[in-house]
Amino acid sequence: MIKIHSLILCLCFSLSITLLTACQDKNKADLEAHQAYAFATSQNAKTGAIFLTFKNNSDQDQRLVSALSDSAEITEIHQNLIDPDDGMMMMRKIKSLDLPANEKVMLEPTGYHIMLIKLTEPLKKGDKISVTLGFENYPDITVPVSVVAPGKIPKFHGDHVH
Ligand SMILES: [Cu+2]
Repeated sequence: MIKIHSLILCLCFSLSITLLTACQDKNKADLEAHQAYAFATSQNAKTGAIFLTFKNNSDQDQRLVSALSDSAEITEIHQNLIDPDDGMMMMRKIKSLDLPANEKVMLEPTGYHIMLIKLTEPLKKGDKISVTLGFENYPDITVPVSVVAPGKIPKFHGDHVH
């Protein structure tokens, strides 16, 4: 009885692994950008920031070199860092962001972000905006961006915010 049971369990397990692998391979682009979000802004805010996750599934390094969004006049790649002089958090514009082969790179509030400057209108919770990302050696990727409550890093299920 135990033997049969473990055999079935084993079969189920192998089957699900096979399905999972097949599914992943079919949908896997060399470079993926997803789970993008931005924090809602105040009524008169002129800037906002987009965070997202890159997955480089290939053996080739990639590089993010530009970003464009209808939601802002200017879109830049930024890095947050601590000012060595006063210990304050500051940010600076960077020319590009390396996306090493077979690695995941997360843009998050403590690190990199896509900066939206001169917002065309304030970002409201529940809004969907979008950003088009440009790379050195890869076609552009346009990603939907969920606007979420300020300061709260959202939980994603696939590309949907929970
Ligand atoms: Cu910034």
